[in-house]
Amino acid sequence: MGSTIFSKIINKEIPADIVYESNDILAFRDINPQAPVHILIIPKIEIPKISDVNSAEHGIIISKMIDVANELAIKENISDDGFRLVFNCGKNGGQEVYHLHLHLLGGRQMKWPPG
Ligand code: DGP
Repeated sequence: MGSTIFSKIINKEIPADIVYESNDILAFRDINPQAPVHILIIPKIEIPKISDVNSAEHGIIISKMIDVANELAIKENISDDGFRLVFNCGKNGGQEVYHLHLHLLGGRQMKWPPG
């Protein structure tokens, strides 16, 4: 089972710097960090992208992902100064991996508008 590189990380078939794991959520450091702290928070169930979120069960997963992001922001000491949470969605959103993931970025001043 599993169609993306993130499924292989979930199944421990390829290594990742895992910073959080529960029965339904995994978080690990991005291989190509865009900030001093750059962590990806993913559900273990396969949801390709945020626009596929369409049920109460999915809503619970999204809520848990945000809880994990907030916990990790505290642990990584980026909560007080602030951070950014991002879901890239589809081609124009810049999504490369079609397994839902929440980017937690922090440790530097973010710019707006994003590129
Ligand atoms: P996105 O563009 O939103 O789909 O972001 C995908 C992110 O996943 C990108 O920032 C790089 C990261 N990534 C891709 N492959 C791997 C991998 O094998 N390991 C880790 N740790 N991160 C990966």
